[in-house]
Amino acid sequence: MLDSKTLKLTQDVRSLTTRGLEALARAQIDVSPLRQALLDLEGPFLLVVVGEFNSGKSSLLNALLGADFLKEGVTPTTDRINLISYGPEPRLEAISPELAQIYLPDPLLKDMRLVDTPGTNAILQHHQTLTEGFLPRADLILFVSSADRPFTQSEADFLRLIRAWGKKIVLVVNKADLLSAPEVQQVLDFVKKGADTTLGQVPPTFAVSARTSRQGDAPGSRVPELEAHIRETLASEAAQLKLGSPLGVLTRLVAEAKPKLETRRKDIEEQLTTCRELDILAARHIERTRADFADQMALATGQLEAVRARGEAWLEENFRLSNFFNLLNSARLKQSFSDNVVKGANAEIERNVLGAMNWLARRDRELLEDALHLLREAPGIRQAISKGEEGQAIQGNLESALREFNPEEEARQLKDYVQTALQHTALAEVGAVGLGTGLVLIFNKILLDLLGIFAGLLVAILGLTIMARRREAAKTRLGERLSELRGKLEAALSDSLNNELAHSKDRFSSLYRAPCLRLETSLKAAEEQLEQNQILTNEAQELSRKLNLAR
Ligand SMILES: Nc1nc2c(ncn2[C@@H]2O[C@H](COP(=O)(O)OP(=O)(O)O)[C@@H](O)[C@H]2O)c(=O)[nH]1
Ligand SMILES: [Mg+2]
Repeated sequence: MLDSKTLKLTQDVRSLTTRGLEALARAQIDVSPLRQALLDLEGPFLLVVVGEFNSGKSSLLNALLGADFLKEGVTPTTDRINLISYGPEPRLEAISPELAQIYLPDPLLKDMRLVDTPGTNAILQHHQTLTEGFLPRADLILFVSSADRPFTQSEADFLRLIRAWGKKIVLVVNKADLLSAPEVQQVLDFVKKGADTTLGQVPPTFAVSARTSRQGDAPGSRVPELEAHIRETLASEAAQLKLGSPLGVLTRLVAEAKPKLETRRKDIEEQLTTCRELDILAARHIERTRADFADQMALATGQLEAVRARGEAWLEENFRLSNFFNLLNSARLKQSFSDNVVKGANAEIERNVLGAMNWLARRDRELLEDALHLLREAPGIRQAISKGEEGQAIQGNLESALREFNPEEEARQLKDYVQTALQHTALAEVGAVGLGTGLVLIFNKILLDLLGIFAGLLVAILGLTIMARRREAAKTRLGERLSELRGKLEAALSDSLNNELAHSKDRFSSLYRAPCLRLETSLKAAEEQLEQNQILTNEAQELSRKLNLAR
């Protein structure tokens, strides 16, 4: 029977099933039915008898076997799965409370194993569970309904479940002896119609009487017709059905995995939205901080503007001929410049710069607060965060960063940035002694520079116009020096700002980079699994088609 085509198909089924096992295990699906199906591929054909309790499953098996091997009764009598195989002597072997092996010397059993199940729709839920659990192993299902209550809703539900595993079904209406012939026909029509509605097709259907058969009237029981059908099916389709079994199980498990994987992908995508939102938040923070920093800078450099205005007035007032002899006292001049022009601008600037750094530090803290607010309050994000450990890791990181945030340490670090930046922008004296003191040195240098303009006058012929011209020159020089200073100060401050923003961005993104990378990886994995799932489904369908199994 195993021709080369069947052999090739067997190999294909086995390798597809093996791949399915791996893929489904990765998707965290319970693969035990598929593993069992792979094992059963080696074993004999399994004809599984199912149906509601009391429909006469055990009786029908007894009829088929021509002896009363199985317990029958009006209450649920079969309380475990009975696997009936060929053996020279009748023998019962209890494997577990749920499974028994029965060996019988019936030739029918040389070609297949019969399985009696406890039945469905009994009060005993574990009977239903046992039966449902065994379904995936079946190569062919004998679905037994009773003529006195044909095709109930629960039977329809159970048929649908069998179908979901991709099993081939033979429908049996038992207890035909309870009805007249026309009634039997009516019931058969009713059952076929029900099956058609439920399954979209009508399986081979038989009306029999197990009781009549056991009473010795085989032809009247119509059990032999059923048996003949089973034998024919076995003779013509055993290999296809056997190979179809793992394919059906695979298809069903893959279908089960799909929504799970889709939900997982959606969860990951939602969590990744959080990552993108945090990126956007950080970018916006940088943009706003940069814009608002201009105000901080203007506060500091505005002081220099005031110095210039005071300096011009001071030059105007002091550098006149009437005041010439006073000008000779450079100590007094220096004091006057410091009192009237500098007028504490150095300290003010230092304060402004420190203020700007504190402001920056506060902004850093606000970024953390805004991020946490986003995670806790934004509707979509709050749910996403609660869905996975990565989202929670992000929230945890942000929380501890906020807890550990030390504004003094932050501002101190920022001051260091300014210090270094000032050195780099050629305000070397400031770099060495600190901003306030450094500025005093710079202002003094500017004064010396201005005084140089008037230096020649002491020995020259004094003239009104000369004095006035030099005064204007001194004002211009003052303006130049101060705007030079302003440029350097601005450069140093914006250097510090850039440094800080880069540092802050780095530090902020480090709080979520790793979990977000893990999310990206999981997303890719989930997408690959979904793709793999689709491939498995397609290949299973293709193989079923080759096996001539409609699925
Ligand atoms: N009238 C009639 N009763 C039957 C027939 N087959 C089984 N029964 C009875 O239905 C009851 C349940 O039978 P059983 O085989 O234990 O059903 P199971 O629970 O499906 O295994 C028992 O009392 C049987 O005697 C039949 O063909 N005709
Ligand atoms: Mg039974």
